[in-house]
Amino acid sequence: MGVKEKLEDLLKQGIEEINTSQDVKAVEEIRVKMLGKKGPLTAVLRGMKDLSKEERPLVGKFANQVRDELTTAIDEKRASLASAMLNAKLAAETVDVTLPGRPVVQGQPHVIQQIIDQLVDLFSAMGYQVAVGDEVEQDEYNFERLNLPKDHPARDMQDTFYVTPQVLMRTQTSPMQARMMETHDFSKGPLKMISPGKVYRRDTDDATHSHQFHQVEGLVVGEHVTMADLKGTLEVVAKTLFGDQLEVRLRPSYFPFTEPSVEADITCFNCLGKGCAICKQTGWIEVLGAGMVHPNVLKMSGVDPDRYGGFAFGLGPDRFAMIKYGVEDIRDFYQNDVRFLSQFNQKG
Ligand code: FA5
Repeated sequence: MGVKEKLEDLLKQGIEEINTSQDVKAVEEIRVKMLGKKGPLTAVLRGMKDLSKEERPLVGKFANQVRDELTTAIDEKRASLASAMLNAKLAAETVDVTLPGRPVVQGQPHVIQQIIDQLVDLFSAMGYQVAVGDEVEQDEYNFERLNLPKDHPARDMQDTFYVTPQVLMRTQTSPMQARMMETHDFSKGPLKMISPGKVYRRDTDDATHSHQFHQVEGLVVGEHVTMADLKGTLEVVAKTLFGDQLEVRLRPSYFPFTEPSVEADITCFNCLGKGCAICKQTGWIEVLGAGMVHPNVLKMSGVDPDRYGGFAFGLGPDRFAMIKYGVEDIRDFYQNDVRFLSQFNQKG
């Protein structure tokens, strides 16, 4: 058989195989078989060196024509198979729009987050900025810049989880005081900020203590800021969250970074002040620490204590949530029981 006849056969056989193939994979196999390096067309082309000078261009031209025709047939078949497949798939997947919809179960923020959101709304409305810090903090900001040098005995009260000797899980949101003061431009006005977030301590878990809990730090530093401003602000917070019926009391306290320092308590939700196991018979539940920013803390953040002063507080939204909703055990907030958590629907 001459070369030309061989090529004609090849074309005929190829087209027949292509036309009868059932899927894209089979078409691809034909392409490799017919047009690949080890295929018959390549063999013919290789044999061309044995042809006469006159025959060579004619056979070459015809071989190219055969290759082009096979390629076109393969491409067309592949496209038609692919679109047939798509059509079959679309037909199989028709959506019955008349079926009833499935209700979407709507979630809600965690109850502690709801308290934080309320506080953020309240303080934003009073012109405070909201600054969120890192839970992993440097010892320098968590303690030293807050007037707690190494070996200060008050560090023991907040013993915590260290990542390295200089880096720890923050024990309070107070490091944000130093971080915000050192970048604030006081010539443009006072600094008013709150900073919500998680904190960590090696506290033994009980009904009112958790080793991981939340705080919302507050700080106002400017000219002529007084303790009366602090008291007024705390009363607004208490009234907004709990209504007028619960009372707030301030007790003298000690924090190395405030002077004077106070602790604020709110009437126990359970006994309404009579004394019970939850409030350890005192009638009160401690919800925050506060005070006037210590001059050393101002100085360490580059703020002139003779010109500027301010107040700071650190409140516990977990305890706020307990009081607001009468939850007797703080650990309930952290057990992720949907039956418990879904009771606190902020819309309800
Ligand atoms: C502080 O952490 C101070 N940084 C607060 C502060 C800020 C004082 C600014 C002065 C100026 P204290 O350790 O008391 O203070 O914690 C503050 C609040 O966090 C407490 O009133 C309480 O509401 C909450 N809290 C403390 N320990 C726990 C705990 N283990 N579990 C749950 N809440 C806690």
